[in-house]
Amino acid sequence: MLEETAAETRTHLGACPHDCPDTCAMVYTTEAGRLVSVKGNAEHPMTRGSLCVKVKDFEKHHYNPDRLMHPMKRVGPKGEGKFERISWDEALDTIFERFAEAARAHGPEAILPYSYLGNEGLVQGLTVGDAFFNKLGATVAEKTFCGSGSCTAWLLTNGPTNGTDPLSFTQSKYIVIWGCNSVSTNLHHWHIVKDAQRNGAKVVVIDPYRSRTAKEADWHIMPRPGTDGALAMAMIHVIINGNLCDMDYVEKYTVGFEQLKERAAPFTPEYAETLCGVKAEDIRMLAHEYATTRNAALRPGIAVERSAGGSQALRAIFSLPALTGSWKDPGGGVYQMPLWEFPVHWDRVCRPDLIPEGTRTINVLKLGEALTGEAGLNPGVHALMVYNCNPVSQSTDTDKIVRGLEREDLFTVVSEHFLTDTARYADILLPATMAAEHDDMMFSWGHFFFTLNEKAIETPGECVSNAELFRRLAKRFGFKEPQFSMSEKELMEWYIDWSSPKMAGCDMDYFRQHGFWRIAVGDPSTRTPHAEGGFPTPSGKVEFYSETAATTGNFVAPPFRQMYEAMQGGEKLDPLPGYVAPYERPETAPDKAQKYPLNIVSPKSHAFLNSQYANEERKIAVQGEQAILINPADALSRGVSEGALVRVFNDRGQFHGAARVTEDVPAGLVVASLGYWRTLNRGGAVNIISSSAYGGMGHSPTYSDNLVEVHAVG
Ligand SMILES: Nc1nc2c(c(=O)[nH]1)N[C@H]1C(S)=C(S)[C@@H](COP(=O)(O)OP(=O)(O)OC[C@H]3O[C@@H](n4cnc5c(=O)[nH]c(N)nc54)[C@H](O)[C@@H]3O)O[C@H]1N2
Ligand SMILES: Nc1nc2c(c(=O)[nH]1)N[C@H]1C(S)=C(S)[C@@H](COP(=O)(O)OP(=O)(O)OC[C@H]3O[C@@H](n4cnc5c(=O)[nH]c(N)nc54)[C@H](O)[C@@H]3O)O[C@H]1N2
Ligand code: SF4
Ligand SMILES: [Mo]
Repeated sequence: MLEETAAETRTHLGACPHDCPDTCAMVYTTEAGRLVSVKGNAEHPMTRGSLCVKVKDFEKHHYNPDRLMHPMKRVGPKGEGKFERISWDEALDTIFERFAEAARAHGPEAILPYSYLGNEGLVQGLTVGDAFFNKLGATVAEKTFCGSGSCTAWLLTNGPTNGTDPLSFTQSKYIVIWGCNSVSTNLHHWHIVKDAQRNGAKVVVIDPYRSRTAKEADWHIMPRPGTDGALAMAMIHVIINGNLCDMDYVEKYTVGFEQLKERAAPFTPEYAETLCGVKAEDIRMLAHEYATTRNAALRPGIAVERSAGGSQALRAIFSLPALTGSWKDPGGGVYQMPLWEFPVHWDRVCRPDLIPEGTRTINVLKLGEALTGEAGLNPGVHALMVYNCNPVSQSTDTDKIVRGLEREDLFTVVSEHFLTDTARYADILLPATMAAEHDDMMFSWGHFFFTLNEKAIETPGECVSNAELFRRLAKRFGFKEPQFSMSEKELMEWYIDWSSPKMAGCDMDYFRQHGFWRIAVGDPSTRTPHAEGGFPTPSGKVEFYSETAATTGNFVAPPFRQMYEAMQGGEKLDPLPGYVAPYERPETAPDKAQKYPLNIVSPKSHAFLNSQYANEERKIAVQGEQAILINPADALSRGVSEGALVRVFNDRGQFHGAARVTEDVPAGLVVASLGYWRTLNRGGAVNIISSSAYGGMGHSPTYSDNLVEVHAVG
């Protein structure tokens, strides 16, 4: 029990659990054991006391009456959503028996764990079930929904370094936000960008449509989706041919300049314009301004990777600051995903040593193929456990996933907060805690702070944290490894590498007092991690030309893949950055475009966090119903009027939304934001039309590389 007397007001230090680069530090206030408010921690340099629209009334989320409170078993047909309460013992016994049955009949690889970042914590997050499922000998899930393509591109170019501190953007004078909708997805960095803008920085946003962030930029550049490679290669062309390189930096700290120059030679701005649709004169101006303004910073978002050529584009983008020497400037360089800097014992968290040799992997983007038998797997998947994830909403080709989940012979366990689109297909449904109900420690992929999350209120009903779920499962399965009986507090202490100089001066007491710790990576106002090279690549330099790409080939970086040794030896990659055409564009797939002439992008919704909150009235009121943004010319030629219900479709399926006719999108593109639940929407949800094809590297998704057609309904 928490020490608490009736009517007492108390505060606890919290951390936002969401898959969001901001990882806000929070303060929970409780009264008589009830969570009454959740505020941003004013002491935290990124959070600065404010939370986003999604989380600012987080306590209401905890008390949503629709929450799952008890274990349940399915009593109606799969998908209907009829369940009956059972005890935890019955739930655990059923899981044990059905997993054992699948393993006996087909081998343990017939069991597939399926999880992502519904919770991002070090203890409760991405890797929470890995040790258990590795011990079980289950198939290993390769979890590459997000960031894996950019991570592979980053590692090939710069190695496992963090790049620029988001707080250093106060120093920036030229900021290029590339495929990132910071106002919605990285709000606490956007505040810093705005400060810099007020201090004279020019803010450029590169996005195929006028996003909220593009609307606030000084300059919005609109490439066609998936064609960033052409734009970036043309910038390289202009910088090299215009003698705008910092040749001292290039000579000392890079490899492959001559090859890059040759690769960029054909990418004149005029040629790039034909590929990406950005005017040649704009490309020239962008390259010129970027190269000649000191303290020029790049902020590529996750969205850039979501096409056939996205990762190659990112390698070109990541090459830019080494050409211009902007790594020498505080507030220069690239703000990427600082997760590499966190001193975490990932081997303890994931336990790759427990994976039986030769165990296969299945990628989370290929769930439909895996479940329907289309992938021709042997053994097939006979038992599935979904936690921290909502694939029917978030994965690809999702009608196929539904067909797979409807299989009578498939045993499905789902651990959830709500009866999501995926949870409806569970045979056994387990109730999970929310952030104020468990302990956790957050690392971040958007800044350099570890943040403690303290349990503030008792768990409601029979909810359990993810860590407790796997403790119970491990006990039922008779697993004896000590970590299966460690508490959350013990686990977080064991996972952090306290011997790292980045933790010097910090201990758990410090966390309990302050709530967060900035790992020692230097002062953000002066920090220039690569002013003098020091890139952790094989050559120690920025690798425009990557021998690793040419010889080792494609790989998926940890922790998206836990089998470190299996990172080696994918298909060979181009040693240089370049332009790779999208799979689905009218120019590259003319036959398909005859039937489906429009590209679609499906960015994050402002008021939802992936599919979370899309079942809550307060957030739907902010976000509005599913809208399909369409250019007036495309609307006119289809007889679609403002507000009309439209059907968006391709060979994979269809979903519905209300047409919003707007110049914010160019002709040939439609935009449908992500997260709506198919069961709550007027028909389907956007990922029904999404291809499961991998992008160019790191098995990234291709959510921005799909063709569709739009028709008015009725
Ligand atoms: N409000 C909110 N915030 C979130 C999330 C959320 O669901 N809601 N999700 C979190 C997660 S998991 C992630 S990964 C991050 C993602 O953060 P972002 O990377 O910002 O994600 P998106 O909103 O998907 O895409 C950003 C912008 O990229 C554009 N875009 C799409 N395709 C391309 C392309 O090919 N090239 C270029 N240049 N631009 C393109 C889109 O139009 C969009 O405006 O956000 C996190 N924060
Ligand atoms: N079309 C399109 N699709 C996309 C993207 C896109 O931009 N466009 N973005 C992709 C990206 S970047 C990402 S990261 C993925 C995200 O995909 P998911 O990680 O599947 O996203 P969420 O919708 O947040 O689903 C997480 C689920 O976990 C549950 N959950 C939260 N906390 C806990 C917990 O502590 N325990 C348990 N058991 N459950 C919990 C939530 O209720 C929620 O239903 O989506 C990808 N899908
Ligand atoms: S979702 Fe992101 S911005 Fe919102 S409170 Fe959480 S970490 Fe902060
Ligand atoms: Mo993501």
